[in-house]
Amino acid sequence: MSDAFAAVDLGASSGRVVVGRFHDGTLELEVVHRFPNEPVRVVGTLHWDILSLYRGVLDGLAAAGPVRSIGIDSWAVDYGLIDADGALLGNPVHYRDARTDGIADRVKDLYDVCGLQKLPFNTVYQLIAAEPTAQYAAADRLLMIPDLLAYWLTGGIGAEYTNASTTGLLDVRTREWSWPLISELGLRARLLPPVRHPGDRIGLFGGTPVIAVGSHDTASAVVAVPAEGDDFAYISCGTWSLVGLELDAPVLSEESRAANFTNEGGVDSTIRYLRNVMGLWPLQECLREWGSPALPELLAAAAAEPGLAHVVDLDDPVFLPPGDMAGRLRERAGLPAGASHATIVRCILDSLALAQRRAVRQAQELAGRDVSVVHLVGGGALNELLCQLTADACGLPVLAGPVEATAIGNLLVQARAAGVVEGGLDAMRALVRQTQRIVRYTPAGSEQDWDAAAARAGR
Ligand code: LFR
Repeated sequence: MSDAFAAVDLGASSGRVVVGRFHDGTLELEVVHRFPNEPVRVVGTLHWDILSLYRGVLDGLAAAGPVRSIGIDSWAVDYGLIDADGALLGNPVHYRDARTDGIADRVKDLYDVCGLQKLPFNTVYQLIAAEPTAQYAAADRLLMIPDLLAYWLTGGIGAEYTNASTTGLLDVRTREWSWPLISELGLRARLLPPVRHPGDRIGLFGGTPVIAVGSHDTASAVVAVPAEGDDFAYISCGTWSLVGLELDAPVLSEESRAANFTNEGGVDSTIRYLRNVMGLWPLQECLREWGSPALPELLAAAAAEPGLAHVVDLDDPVFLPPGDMAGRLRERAGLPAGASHATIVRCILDSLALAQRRAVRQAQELAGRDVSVVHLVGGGALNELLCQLTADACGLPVLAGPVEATAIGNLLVQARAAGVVEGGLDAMRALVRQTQRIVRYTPAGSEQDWDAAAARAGR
């Protein structure tokens, strides 16, 4: 058990518990439990099945055996409300639910306070949608998903900073809740628990410390980007592609607001300056609709299709909700009803590479920093066609991996809190470089072809 830690990492379609063992400069990972995350629609509203996720966490921690500590991360923005007895008031609502439709346009622009990109599902808009409900009236505290699970494990209450930074209610300059904004929006201050930081101890689960990590999965993933120096862009590529730079201070210019770039809080007081790109979600939805065909064959067929023949603007919010994804793609790309799966997959991956290119370029312009490499981490690093297309589109080398960046970032922050790993982000990244598989993709093809495709996608 000596230097073993358990990372709980919840993604949009599955959760996993990963044990990381640190020994003499090595890091060995073992996924000890995987469980599905299947949202449930109840009387029209899309919910997370939070008790089933908690069951998965408990089973995973049992399978992990003795560890020095536990850390939890998940997707951002979603929360549960608890009453004054600590009981959960209803199942957390999924950020892809339609309850926030139109709300962001009715609320004043918050960029100057929170520095966040305007996404329809930011916590602040979800809360405004929930405000008229009896459930909201009965609520005592709001707990973000990892904070809720940590509360169930330990009884400790708090709001981990990196995830709190995605709510829209945190002041990007002070890194504390913005009480003036919260009161101006008519929200109750009491709902928001004290902010805690990665490395803080939350409490004990059966004698094992639960440690706050970068509980926003993207914050943990960025910790494990195996970069040297600071002239790199990253793409944390899974259900979403989070594309941007790591900065010391937020960029709050009018150009940045107009480009919808976000300044999310990172581990060690960094700023994750990035934009959400639609990521692998359209592909995942198509695969679901098509009855989960074998992906390697489909990707090989997509690779053989002509490149950039059909592109869409994947950042269009029309692609956000679940359901009939292939139909929406065909309509936007002008493809016939009979278009093959391979054609649709190629359209998705070309369009994703194009959207990633746009975000990499804009981030550099808006932040005034040039990059020489793009690090692509997360599940998308397994998709060779996507990695090559991204290198081609950006005109930059892509270093792909690690695939399990989020779990690794979670483990590194715990190991540092325990004194097993020393130093800052540079030292943690050096350990990732030394221990994880990273594949290099060299850019090929013509920049003009990508420029022309960008124009056709309407961006
Ligand atoms: C990625 C992610 C993104 C966030 C989205 C919704 O898993 O956390 O960073 O914008 O999910 O929470």
